[in-house]
Amino acid sequence: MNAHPAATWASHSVLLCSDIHLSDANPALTEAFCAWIEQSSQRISPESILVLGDLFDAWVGDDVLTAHQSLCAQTIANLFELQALKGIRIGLMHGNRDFLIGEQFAKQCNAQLLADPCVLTMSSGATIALTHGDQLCTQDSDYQGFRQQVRAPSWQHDFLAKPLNERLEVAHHLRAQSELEKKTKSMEIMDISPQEAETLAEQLAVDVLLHGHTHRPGVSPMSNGRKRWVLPDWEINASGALHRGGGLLINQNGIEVISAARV
Ligand code: LP5
Ligand code: MN
Repeated sequence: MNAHPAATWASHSVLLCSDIHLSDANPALTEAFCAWIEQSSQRISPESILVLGDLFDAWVGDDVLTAHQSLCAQTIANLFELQALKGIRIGLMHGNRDFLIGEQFAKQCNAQLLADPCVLTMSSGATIALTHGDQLCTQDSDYQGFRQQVRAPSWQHDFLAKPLNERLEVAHHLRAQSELEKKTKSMEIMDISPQEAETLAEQLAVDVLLHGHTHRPGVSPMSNGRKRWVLPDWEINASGALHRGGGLLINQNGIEVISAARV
């Protein structure tokens, strides 16, 4: 297992998803996600499955699996390990909720961590920049300040040294604070900066930029014939049925929406 996050990925068929926001508080969502991965991987047989961040609602350290006995984290580790045993390559990118996922959890999933951004090269020659997307929300200066602080290795080292209960409490507090602050921010501020997206696609010389985070799925044109694809988030409704979810398949035929309701 390579200990460095992969900055490039080559494949001929990739199933992508992000922003599932799994937690022990929402077992129906874990069940729906597992069903989607199992059924679509059986139907499509992708060579790779890539999760572009926010697989979990909040991740406070890889020891949740042992010390906290998180059924959700264990179920997901088993799910990916099983897919990997079938020969599917699994890649996990950090999101703004689960940037503390480490090598230990990746190993338990039989997955490789992905750098953000990561350039996906298809057998057809098509190139796709993959990113969670939060880095491109440059108008959200409060968030970017917060991000800079919590992504610093020394800050993470100190945070991970705290007792697990304390870390869970901080995460809980931060989630509440974030929800409060989001009410005061405009949709435009919380979206990707089109200029940043253009610059990244240009720098990486890709045909497509693909991200999650904004929960605004779809495809839109960029300059020079490039396209920007956005992954959907996942949500369970009050009766426990899947309300939103799914992902994208990229293969020799291009990019296709794989809805979670269809499988
Ligand atoms: O994810 P989403 O869409 O709800 O909101 C994001 C931004 N919010 C966040 C915060 C996360 O939700 C918090 C959960 C983190 C779990 C990990 C826990 C482990 C690490 C603990 C770190 C201390 O990412 C939101 C954006 C929005 O996307 C759209 O892009 O706007 O940004 C915010 O709301 C952040 C605020 O603007 C700034 C928060 C300042 C908090 C300062 C307290 C710092 C104290 C440090 C504690 C030790
Ligand atoms: Mn996010």
